Amino acid sequence: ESEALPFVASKVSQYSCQRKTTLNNCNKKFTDAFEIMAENYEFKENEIFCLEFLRAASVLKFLPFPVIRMKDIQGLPCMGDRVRDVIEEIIEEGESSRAKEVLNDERYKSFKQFTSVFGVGVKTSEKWYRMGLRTLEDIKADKSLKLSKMQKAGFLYYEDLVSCVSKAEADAVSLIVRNTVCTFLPDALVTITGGFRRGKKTGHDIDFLITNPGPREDDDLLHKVVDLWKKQGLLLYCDIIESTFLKEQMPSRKVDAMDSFQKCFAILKLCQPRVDNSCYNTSKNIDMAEVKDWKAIRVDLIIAPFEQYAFALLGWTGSRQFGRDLRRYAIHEKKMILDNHALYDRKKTLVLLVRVEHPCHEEGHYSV
Ligand code: DGT
Ligand code: MG
Repeated sequence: ESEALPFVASKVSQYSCQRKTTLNNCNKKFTDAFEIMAENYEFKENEIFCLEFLRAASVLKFLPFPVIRMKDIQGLPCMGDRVRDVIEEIIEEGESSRAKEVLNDERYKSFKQFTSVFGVGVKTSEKWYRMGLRTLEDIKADKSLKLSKMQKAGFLYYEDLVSCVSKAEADAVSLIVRNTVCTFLPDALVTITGGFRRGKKTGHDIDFLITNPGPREDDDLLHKVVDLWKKQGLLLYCDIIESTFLKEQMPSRKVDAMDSFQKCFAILKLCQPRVDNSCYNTSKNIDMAEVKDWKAIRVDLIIAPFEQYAFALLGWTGSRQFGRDLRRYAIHEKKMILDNHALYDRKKTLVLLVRVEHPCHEEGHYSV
Protein backbone atom coordinates (compact mmCIF):
# COMPACT_ATOMS: atom_id res chain seq x y z
CA GLU A 1 0.00 0.00 0.00
CA SER A 2 1.32 3.43 -0.91
CA GLU A 3 1.20 6.22 1.64
CA ALA A 4 -1.79 8.55 1.34
CA LEU A 5 -0.71 11.57 -0.69
CA PRO A 6 -2.07 15.03 0.14
CA PHE A 7 -5.13 15.72 -1.99
CA VAL A 8 -4.41 18.27 -4.74
CA ALA A 9 -7.59 19.51 -6.43
CA SER A 10 -5.76 20.98 -9.42
CA LYS A 11 -4.25 17.55 -10.16
CA VAL A 12 -7.68 15.91 -10.47
CA SER A 13 -8.21 14.89 -14.09
CA GLN A 14 -11.26 16.10 -15.99
CA TYR A 15 -11.59 12.54 -17.36
CA SER A 16 -13.29 9.98 -15.11
CA CYS A 17 -11.17 7.23 -16.68
CA GLN A 18 -8.11 8.92 -15.13
CA ARG A 19 -9.62 8.97 -11.64
CA LYS A 20 -9.81 6.06 -9.28
CA THR A 21 -13.33 6.06 -7.92
CA THR A 22 -14.82 3.59 -5.44
CA LEU A 23 -18.52 2.83 -4.95
CA ASN A 24 -18.26 4.65 -1.61
CA ASN A 25 -19.76 8.07 -2.35
CA CYS A 26 -19.23 10.69 0.40
CA ASN A 27 -21.15 13.36 -1.52
CA LYS A 28 -24.47 11.66 -2.21
CA LYS A 29 -26.57 14.69 -1.23
CA PHE A 30 -24.84 16.66 -4.00
CA THR A 31 -24.66 13.93 -6.62
CA ASP A 32 -28.34 12.99 -6.14
CA ALA A 33 -29.30 16.60 -6.87
CA PHE A 34 -26.95 16.69 -9.91
CA GLU A 35 -28.45 13.50 -11.29
CA ILE A 36 -31.97 14.92 -11.00
CA MET A 37 -30.84 18.08 -12.80
CA ALA A 38 -29.06 15.99 -15.48
CA GLU A 39 -32.11 13.79 -16.03
CA ASN A 40 -34.35 16.82 -16.43
CA TYR A 41 -31.98 18.23 -19.08
CA GLU A 42 -31.94 14.80 -20.75
CA PHE A 43 -35.74 14.94 -20.91
CA LYS A 44 -35.39 18.38 -22.51
CA GLU A 45 -32.76 16.96 -24.88
CA ASN A 46 -30.25 19.52 -23.65
CA GLU A 47 -27.18 17.32 -23.88
CA ILE A 48 -24.67 20.00 -22.92
CA PHE A 49 -26.27 20.88 -19.58
CA CYS A 50 -27.04 17.21 -18.94
CA LEU A 51 -23.39 16.22 -19.38
CA GLU A 52 -22.25 19.18 -17.29
CA PHE A 53 -24.14 17.82 -14.27
CA LEU A 54 -23.17 14.18 -14.95
CA ARG A 55 -19.49 15.13 -15.13
CA ALA A 56 -19.75 17.13 -11.92
CA ALA A 57 -21.47 14.18 -10.20
CA SER A 58 -18.67 11.91 -11.36
CA VAL A 59 -16.02 14.27 -9.89
CA LEU A 60 -17.76 14.50 -6.51
CA LYS A 61 -18.17 10.70 -6.39
CA PHE A 62 -14.41 10.48 -6.69
CA LEU A 63 -13.68 12.92 -3.83
CA PRO A 64 -12.41 11.01 -0.78
CA PHE A 65 -14.09 13.49 1.61
CA PRO A 66 -17.51 15.14 1.91
CA VAL A 67 -17.74 18.71 0.63
CA ILE A 68 -18.70 21.04 3.49
CA ARG A 69 -17.60 24.45 2.23
CA MET A 70 -17.09 26.02 -1.22
CA LYS A 71 -13.33 25.99 -0.62
CA ASP A 72 -13.46 22.18 -0.83
CA ILE A 73 -14.24 22.27 -4.57
CA GLN A 74 -11.70 24.96 -5.42
CA GLY A 75 -9.52 23.93 -8.35
CA LEU A 76 -11.61 20.84 -9.21
CA PRO A 77 -12.52 20.25 -12.87
CA CYS A 78 -16.12 20.33 -14.18
CA MET A 79 -17.38 22.82 -11.57
CA GLY A 80 -19.19 25.37 -13.74
CA ASP A 81 -21.43 28.14 -12.43
CA ARG A 82 -24.66 26.13 -12.68
CA VAL A 83 -23.03 23.32 -10.70
CA ARG A 84 -21.50 25.66 -8.10
CA ASP A 85 -24.88 27.32 -7.50
CA VAL A 86 -26.42 23.95 -6.63
CA ILE A 87 -23.49 23.03 -4.37
CA GLU A 88 -23.60 26.39 -2.58
CA GLU A 89 -27.30 26.09 -1.88
CA ILE A 90 -26.98 22.53 -0.57
CA ILE A 91 -24.13 23.63 1.73
CA GLU A 92 -26.20 26.54 3.05
CA GLU A 93 -29.74 25.15 3.03
CA GLY A 94 -29.19 21.41 3.16
CA GLU A 95 -31.03 20.93 -0.12
CA SER A 96 -31.30 22.32 -3.64
CA SER A 97 -34.42 24.34 -4.47
CA ARG A 98 -33.75 23.73 -8.18
CA ALA A 99 -33.63 19.97 -7.82
CA LYS A 100 -36.78 20.19 -5.68
CA GLU A 101 -38.52 22.26 -8.36
CA VAL A 102 -37.60 19.61 -10.94
CA LEU A 103 -39.03 16.83 -8.75
CA ASN A 104 -42.32 18.75 -8.55
CA ASP A 105 -42.37 19.67 -12.23
CA GLU A 106 -45.30 18.16 -14.12
CA ARG A 107 -43.32 17.47 -17.29
CA TYR A 108 -40.43 15.86 -15.36
CA LYS A 109 -42.81 13.69 -13.34
CA SER A 110 -44.55 12.44 -16.50
CA PHE A 111 -41.27 11.77 -18.34
CA LYS A 112 -39.93 9.97 -15.29
CA GLN A 113 -42.95 7.66 -15.28
CA PHE A 114 -43.00 7.14 -19.05
CA THR A 115 -39.28 6.38 -19.36
CA SER A 116 -39.51 3.88 -16.49
CA VAL A 117 -41.29 1.58 -18.95
CA PHE A 118 -39.01 -0.77 -20.95
CA GLY A 119 -39.07 0.42 -24.57
CA VAL A 120 -40.07 4.01 -23.81
CA GLY A 121 -37.45 6.72 -24.31
CA VAL A 122 -37.44 10.49 -24.40
CA LYS A 123 -38.91 10.68 -27.92
CA THR A 124 -41.98 8.57 -27.10
CA SER A 125 -42.44 10.40 -23.79
CA GLU A 126 -42.39 13.71 -25.64
CA LYS A 127 -45.06 12.45 -28.05
CA TRP A 128 -47.31 11.22 -25.24
CA TYR A 129 -46.82 14.39 -23.21
CA ARG A 130 -47.77 16.54 -26.20
CA MET A 131 -50.93 14.47 -26.57
CA GLY A 132 -51.87 15.56 -23.05
CA LEU A 133 -51.09 12.22 -21.45
CA ARG A 134 -49.50 12.53 -18.00
CA THR A 135 -49.47 9.22 -16.12
CA LEU A 136 -49.03 5.53 -16.89
CA GLU A 137 -52.73 5.12 -16.14
CA ASP A 138 -53.46 7.63 -18.93
CA ILE A 139 -51.35 5.53 -21.32
CA LYS A 140 -53.01 2.26 -20.35
CA ALA A 141 -56.47 3.82 -20.66
CA ASP A 142 -55.84 5.25 -24.14
CA LYS A 143 -56.73 2.37 -26.42
CA SER A 144 -55.93 4.37 -29.57
CA LEU A 145 -52.20 4.39 -28.72
CA LYS A 146 -50.12 2.04 -30.81
CA LEU A 147 -47.55 0.43 -28.50
CA SER A 148 -44.50 -1.40 -29.83
CA LYS A 149 -43.94 -5.05 -28.96
CA MET A 150 -41.21 -3.89 -26.56
CA GLN A 151 -43.47 -1.36 -24.83
CA LYS A 152 -46.27 -3.94 -24.49
CA ALA A 153 -43.81 -6.22 -22.68
CA GLY A 154 -42.70 -3.20 -20.65
CA PHE A 155 -46.24 -2.63 -19.38
CA LEU A 156 -46.97 -6.33 -18.92
CA TYR A 157 -43.96 -6.90 -16.63
CA TYR A 158 -43.78 -3.36 -15.27
CA GLU A 159 -43.77 -4.11 -11.54
CA ASP A 160 -41.00 -6.71 -11.80
CA LEU A 161 -38.87 -4.61 -14.14
CA VAL A 162 -38.94 -1.43 -12.00
CA SER A 163 -37.90 -3.36 -8.92
CA CYS A 164 -34.10 -3.62 -8.92
CA VAL A 165 -32.24 -6.77 -9.88
CA SER A 166 -30.23 -8.06 -6.90
CA LYS A 167 -26.76 -9.61 -7.02
CA ALA A 168 -28.32 -12.97 -6.05
CA GLU A 169 -30.73 -12.73 -8.99
CA ALA A 170 -27.85 -11.75 -11.27
CA ASP A 171 -25.93 -14.84 -10.13
CA ALA A 172 -28.95 -17.09 -10.71
CA VAL A 173 -29.50 -15.70 -14.22
CA SER A 174 -25.76 -15.97 -14.87
CA LEU A 175 -25.95 -19.73 -14.26
CA ILE A 176 -28.83 -20.06 -16.71
CA VAL A 177 -27.02 -18.02 -19.38
CA ARG A 178 -23.75 -19.93 -18.94
CA ASN A 179 -25.46 -23.32 -19.05
CA THR A 180 -27.48 -22.51 -22.13
CA VAL A 181 -24.60 -20.93 -24.05
CA CYS A 182 -22.29 -23.84 -23.17
CA THR A 183 -24.77 -26.43 -24.45
CA PHE A 184 -24.09 -25.02 -27.90
CA LEU A 185 -20.51 -23.73 -27.49
CA PRO A 186 -18.74 -25.48 -24.59
CA ASP A 187 -15.66 -23.20 -24.74
CA ALA A 188 -17.57 -19.95 -24.89
CA LEU A 189 -16.60 -17.21 -22.46
CA VAL A 190 -19.64 -15.70 -20.72
CA THR A 191 -18.92 -12.60 -18.64
CA ILE A 192 -21.24 -10.45 -16.57
CA THR A 193 -20.61 -6.83 -17.53
CA GLY A 194 -22.42 -3.57 -16.75
CA GLY A 195 -22.96 -2.43 -13.20
CA PHE A 196 -22.54 -5.89 -11.66
CA ARG A 197 -19.00 -6.16 -13.04
CA ARG A 198 -18.26 -2.81 -11.37
CA GLY A 199 -19.29 -4.34 -8.06
CA LYS A 200 -22.74 -2.76 -7.77
CA LYS A 201 -25.15 -4.67 -5.52
CA THR A 202 -28.23 -3.91 -7.67
CA GLY A 203 -28.97 -3.06 -11.28
CA HIS A 204 -31.80 -2.33 -13.70
CA ASP A 205 -30.77 -5.22 -15.92
CA ILE A 206 -28.03 -7.86 -16.28
CA ASP A 207 -25.56 -7.50 -19.13
CA PHE A 208 -23.66 -10.47 -20.53
CA LEU A 209 -20.82 -10.45 -23.01
CA ILE A 210 -20.30 -13.69 -24.90
CA THR A 211 -17.32 -14.63 -27.02
CA ASN A 212 -15.79 -17.81 -28.35
CA PRO A 213 -11.98 -18.06 -28.03
CA GLY A 214 -11.74 -21.13 -30.24
CA PRO A 215 -11.56 -21.17 -34.02
CA ARG A 216 -15.23 -22.06 -34.21
CA GLU A 217 -17.61 -19.25 -35.04
CA ASP A 218 -21.30 -19.68 -34.55
CA ASP A 219 -23.44 -16.93 -36.01
CA ASP A 220 -26.55 -18.77 -34.89
CA LEU A 221 -25.60 -19.00 -31.21
CA LEU A 222 -27.91 -16.24 -30.03
CA HIS A 223 -30.83 -17.65 -31.98
CA LYS A 224 -30.21 -21.13 -30.58
CA VAL A 225 -30.03 -19.79 -27.03
CA VAL A 226 -33.31 -17.89 -27.22
CA ASP A 227 -35.03 -20.77 -29.04
CA LEU A 228 -34.10 -23.11 -26.20
CA TRP A 229 -35.38 -20.63 -23.60
CA LYS A 230 -38.60 -20.32 -25.58
CA LYS A 231 -39.01 -24.11 -25.47
CA GLN A 232 -38.26 -24.14 -21.74
CA GLY A 233 -40.83 -21.40 -21.13
CA LEU A 234 -38.17 -19.03 -19.78
CA LEU A 235 -38.38 -16.35 -22.45
CA LEU A 236 -40.92 -13.57 -21.86
CA TYR A 237 -39.59 -11.19 -24.53
CA CYS A 238 -36.69 -10.95 -26.92
CA ASP A 239 -35.48 -8.68 -29.67
CA ILE A 240 -32.38 -9.79 -31.56
CA ILE A 241 -30.40 -7.05 -33.32
CA GLU A 242 -28.13 -8.48 -36.01
CA SER A 243 -24.54 -7.31 -36.23
CA THR A 244 -23.90 -4.43 -38.60
CA PHE A 245 -20.14 -4.52 -38.12
CA LEU A 246 -18.13 -4.30 -41.34
CA LYS A 247 -14.55 -5.53 -41.58
CA GLU A 248 -12.16 -2.57 -42.01
CA GLN A 249 -14.74 -0.39 -40.30
CA MET A 250 -13.24 2.71 -38.67
CA PRO A 251 -13.94 3.16 -34.97
CA SER A 252 -16.74 5.59 -34.31
CA ARG A 253 -15.89 9.07 -33.03
CA LYS A 254 -19.35 9.50 -31.58
CA VAL A 255 -18.95 9.31 -27.83
CA ASP A 256 -22.45 7.92 -27.25
CA ALA A 257 -22.81 5.80 -30.37
CA MET A 258 -24.23 2.29 -29.98
CA ASP A 259 -21.93 -0.49 -31.12
CA SER A 260 -22.58 -2.88 -34.03
CA PHE A 261 -22.40 -6.23 -32.23
CA GLN A 262 -25.12 -8.80 -32.57
CA LYS A 263 -27.18 -8.47 -29.39
CA CYS A 264 -30.38 -9.46 -27.75
CA PHE A 265 -32.56 -7.40 -25.41
CA ALA A 266 -34.54 -9.98 -23.51
CA ILE A 267 -36.85 -10.46 -20.56
CA LEU A 268 -36.29 -13.74 -18.77
CA LYS A 269 -38.59 -15.53 -16.38
CA LEU A 270 -36.53 -16.24 -13.26
CA CYS A 271 -38.23 -18.86 -11.12
CA GLN A 272 -37.92 -18.11 -7.43
CA PRO A 273 -38.46 -20.66 -4.69
CA ARG A 274 -41.85 -20.03 -3.15
CA VAL A 275 -41.58 -18.93 0.46
CA ASP A 276 -43.51 -21.48 2.50
CA ASN A 277 -45.37 -19.45 5.07
CA SER A 278 -48.24 -21.93 5.44
CA CYS A 279 -47.71 -22.25 9.18
CA TYR A 280 -48.25 -18.51 9.60
CA ASN A 281 -50.91 -18.05 7.00
CA THR A 282 -54.03 -19.82 8.16
CA SER A 283 -56.30 -18.21 5.59
CA LYS A 284 -57.69 -20.99 3.42
CA ASN A 285 -58.77 -18.58 0.69
CA ILE A 286 -55.30 -18.17 -0.77
CA ASP A 287 -54.86 -20.52 -3.65
CA MET A 288 -51.12 -21.24 -3.70
CA ALA A 289 -51.28 -21.94 -7.44
CA GLU A 290 -52.04 -18.26 -7.97
CA VAL A 291 -49.08 -17.02 -5.99
CA LYS A 292 -46.53 -15.82 -8.54
CA ASP A 293 -43.30 -17.75 -8.08
CA TRP A 294 -41.20 -15.99 -10.71
CA LYS A 295 -39.79 -12.58 -11.55
CA ALA A 296 -39.33 -10.95 -14.94
CA ILE A 297 -35.70 -9.82 -15.40
CA ARG A 298 -34.17 -7.67 -18.13
CA VAL A 299 -31.17 -9.35 -19.68
CA ASP A 300 -28.87 -8.05 -22.43
CA LEU A 301 -26.73 -10.55 -24.35
CA ILE A 302 -23.91 -9.20 -26.51
CA ILE A 303 -21.93 -11.38 -28.91
CA ALA A 304 -18.41 -10.18 -29.72
CA PRO A 305 -15.84 -11.80 -32.01
CA PHE A 306 -12.85 -12.85 -29.91
CA GLU A 307 -10.47 -10.25 -31.48
CA GLN A 308 -12.84 -7.50 -30.34
CA TYR A 309 -13.67 -9.00 -26.95
CA ALA A 310 -11.40 -6.70 -24.88
CA PHE A 311 -12.90 -3.54 -26.41
CA ALA A 312 -16.41 -4.88 -26.00
CA LEU A 313 -15.70 -5.74 -22.35
CA LEU A 314 -14.30 -2.26 -21.70
CA GLY A 315 -17.29 -0.58 -23.32
CA TRP A 316 -19.97 -2.77 -21.73
CA THR A 317 -18.48 -2.63 -18.23
CA GLY A 318 -19.35 1.05 -18.12
CA SER A 319 -20.17 3.21 -16.41
CA ARG A 320 -21.69 5.30 -19.15
CA GLN A 321 -19.65 8.29 -17.99
CA PHE A 322 -16.44 6.24 -17.76
CA GLY A 323 -16.97 5.09 -21.36
CA ARG A 324 -17.68 8.60 -22.62
CA ASP A 325 -14.54 9.92 -20.93
CA LEU A 326 -12.36 7.05 -22.16
CA ARG A 327 -13.32 7.92 -25.70
CA ARG A 328 -12.84 11.65 -25.17
CA TYR A 329 -9.48 10.93 -23.54
CA ALA A 330 -8.42 8.77 -26.49
CA ILE A 331 -9.34 11.48 -28.99
CA HIS A 332 -8.08 14.60 -27.20
CA GLU A 333 -5.10 13.30 -25.26
CA LYS A 334 -3.87 10.34 -27.31
CA LYS A 335 -4.94 11.19 -30.87
CA MET A 336 -6.63 7.83 -31.06
CA ILE A 337 -10.19 6.71 -31.66
CA LEU A 338 -11.73 4.13 -29.32
CA ASP A 339 -15.05 2.37 -29.63
CA ASN A 340 -16.46 -0.99 -28.50
CA HIS A 341 -14.78 -2.73 -31.48
CA ALA A 342 -11.25 -1.34 -31.72
CA LEU A 343 -8.66 1.27 -30.86
CA TYR A 344 -7.40 3.20 -33.86
CA ASP A 345 -4.11 5.09 -33.81
CA ARG A 346 -4.56 8.15 -36.03
CA LYS A 347 -0.83 8.94 -36.09
CA LYS A 348 0.08 5.47 -37.29
CA THR A 349 -3.22 4.99 -39.13
CA LEU A 350 -3.64 1.47 -37.87
CA VAL A 351 -6.01 -0.46 -35.72
CA LEU A 352 -4.38 -1.73 -32.55
CA LEU A 353 -5.06 -5.24 -31.41
CA VAL A 354 -5.53 -6.31 -27.83
CA ARG A 355 -4.44 -9.79 -26.93
CA VAL A 356 -6.43 -11.52 -24.21
CA GLU A 357 -3.82 -13.69 -22.51
CA HIS A 358 -5.85 -15.77 -20.08
CA PRO A 359 -9.35 -16.08 -21.37
CA CYS A 360 -10.09 -18.79 -18.82
CA HIS A 361 -9.99 -16.27 -15.97
CA GLU A 362 -13.16 -14.42 -15.12
CA GLU A 363 -11.43 -11.02 -15.17
CA GLY A 364 -8.86 -11.74 -17.85
CA HIS A 365 -5.52 -10.01 -18.32
CA TYR A 366 -5.11 -7.64 -21.18
CA SER A 367 -2.14 -6.20 -22.88
CA VAL A 368 -2.31 -3.59 -25.59
P1 DGT B 1 -27.70 -0.56 -14.61
O1 DGT B 1 -27.96 -1.70 -15.53
O2 DGT B 1 -28.69 0.55 -14.76
O3 DGT B 1 -27.57 -0.99 -13.20
O4 DGT B 1 -26.28 0.10 -14.98
P2 DGT B 1 -25.26 -0.31 -16.11
O5 DGT B 1 -24.02 0.46 -15.91
O6 DGT B 1 -25.16 -1.80 -16.17
O7 DGT B 1 -25.90 0.28 -17.42
P3 DGT B 1 -26.52 -0.45 -18.70
O8 DGT B 1 -27.01 -1.80 -18.38
O9 DGT B 1 -27.50 0.51 -19.30
O10 DGT B 1 -25.33 -0.56 -19.73
C1 DGT B 1 -24.14 -1.25 -19.45
C2 DGT B 1 -23.00 -0.54 -20.08
O11 DGT B 1 -23.01 -0.67 -21.47
C3 DGT B 1 -23.03 0.96 -19.80
O12 DGT B 1 -22.37 1.25 -18.59
C4 DGT B 1 -22.37 1.52 -21.01
C5 DGT B 1 -22.69 0.54 -22.10
N1 DGT B 1 -23.82 1.00 -22.92
C6 DGT B 1 -25.11 0.65 -22.81
N2 DGT B 1 -25.85 1.25 -23.73
C7 DGT B 1 -25.01 1.99 -24.46
C8 DGT B 1 -25.17 2.87 -25.57
O13 DGT B 1 -26.26 3.10 -26.09
N3 DGT B 1 -24.03 3.46 -26.05
C9 DGT B 1 -22.82 3.22 -25.49
N4 DGT B 1 -21.74 3.80 -25.98
N5 DGT B 1 -22.64 2.42 -24.47
C10 DGT B 1 -23.72 1.83 -23.95
MG1 MG C 1 -26.79 -3.02 -16.66
